[in-house]
Amino acid sequence: MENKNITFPKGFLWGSATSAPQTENMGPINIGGKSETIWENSFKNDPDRYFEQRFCEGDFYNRYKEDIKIAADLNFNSLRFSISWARLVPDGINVNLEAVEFYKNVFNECKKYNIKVFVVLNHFDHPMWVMEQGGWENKKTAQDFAKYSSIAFEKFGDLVERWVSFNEPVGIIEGQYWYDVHPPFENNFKKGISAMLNLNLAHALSLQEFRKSGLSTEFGLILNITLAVPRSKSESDVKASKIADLFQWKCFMDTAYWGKFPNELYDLLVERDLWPSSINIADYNKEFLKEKIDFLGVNYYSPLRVKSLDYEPVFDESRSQVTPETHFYQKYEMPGRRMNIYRGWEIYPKTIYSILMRIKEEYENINCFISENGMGVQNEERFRGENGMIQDKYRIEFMAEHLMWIAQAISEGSSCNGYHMWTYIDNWSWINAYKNRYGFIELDLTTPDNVRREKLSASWIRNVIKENKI
Ligand code: BGP
Repeated sequence: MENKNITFPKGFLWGSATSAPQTENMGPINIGGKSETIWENSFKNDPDRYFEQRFCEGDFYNRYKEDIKIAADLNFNSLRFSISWARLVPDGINVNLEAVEFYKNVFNECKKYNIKVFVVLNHFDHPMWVMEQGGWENKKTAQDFAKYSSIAFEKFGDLVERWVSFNEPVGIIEGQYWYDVHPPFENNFKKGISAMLNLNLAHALSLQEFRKSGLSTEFGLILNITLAVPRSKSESDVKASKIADLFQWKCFMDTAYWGKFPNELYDLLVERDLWPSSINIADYNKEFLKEKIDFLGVNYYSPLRVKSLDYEPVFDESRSQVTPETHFYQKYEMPGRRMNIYRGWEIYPKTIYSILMRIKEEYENINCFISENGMGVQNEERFRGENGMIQDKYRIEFMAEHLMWIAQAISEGSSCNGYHMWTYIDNWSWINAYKNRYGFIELDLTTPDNVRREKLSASWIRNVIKENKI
């Protein structure tokens, strides 16, 4: 691609994504009337799962003013938060007034700086009482989620520009049921499929509540669209990539966008005896909405390269040990690929362009934005310069390359209207805890008051946003 100055459209949304469980002080002591979440419960029972046995040490709950000022200083015009369900409705019935006050304060603080507020209702966490009733495997959880959504719309509707039901619902299924990385750390394929249907339903019911609320703002969904790239053009590799797309993207995108669970995925699962007997697809399809989301958020870090299986998969009697990556396709390591070795993710910026073009071609160019993109690096202190600042040139390069491809897609008609980085201040990363750091701002956990310090990338992004160009 040609290397030149590129200007972004007027009103382009610049900012960052954050989430409640990764930044608020969720700690062992539940401040502000919050009830226990699946993460706190899991850490309490099994701290060894977590890198260096560390839980979230974020202090956003008390220092939101300072952190929002940092966002404003970076010239952000938008910022994404998630609401903690366990904080807003701790027991599923009563609204926690302290939580209402806290989130109102946070959103009003953003208004002071003309920062648009985007809110996700669920970012990988839910209260323990939800887990105790079967989590996303239980259809009732979808109804409870709709109730919680309507409370959020009523309390914060006038302060939020964009609402999102879920961040990466596929991540919930993979993490909780297939690949053993989120509590309850299960390996049970069919449970994951039940959860997939109930998450889709929860999204639809939440959207219905949103429309009922009469709010004139927008409602969308955030998906991690890795885009399955086949190793070769061979029929078997291309077929494997189509199946990977069904599991990774279309199971939520098509259901939310076209109002129907994809037939190809249903047929594939029934054929292999992998469909949960309690789920009647016709009943669910009736409940999905024909009404489309207003926008799509695209989280992109790395492409999903796949090849067909080079062995015959064995399906155990109960079908519990099945996963997409062992029974339907295999990951493919492209020779010479560029890697983020700390996270184990390939770096391939052009895929962000391909994703945006596919959204344009296959989903009527729905209004979309890049809702996460970023680079987590371990031991960043070794890049500290003489002035004490971490010289994260790799992060600047990473962003610049992705932004160039986004600009290319926009020049070819993509509706992409924003770019949010994951994330602006270093934060806690689930079972990886504080291993990899993503921020423009260093969070120094070795200091008693968690000092925030700018990295080199902070001045870079500040300038890019100011000029609206790279
Ligand atoms: C996304 C999540 C974020 C964030 C990010 C980076 O999938 O939405 O919450 O964590 O990935 O990944 P990680 O923190 O696992 O390194």
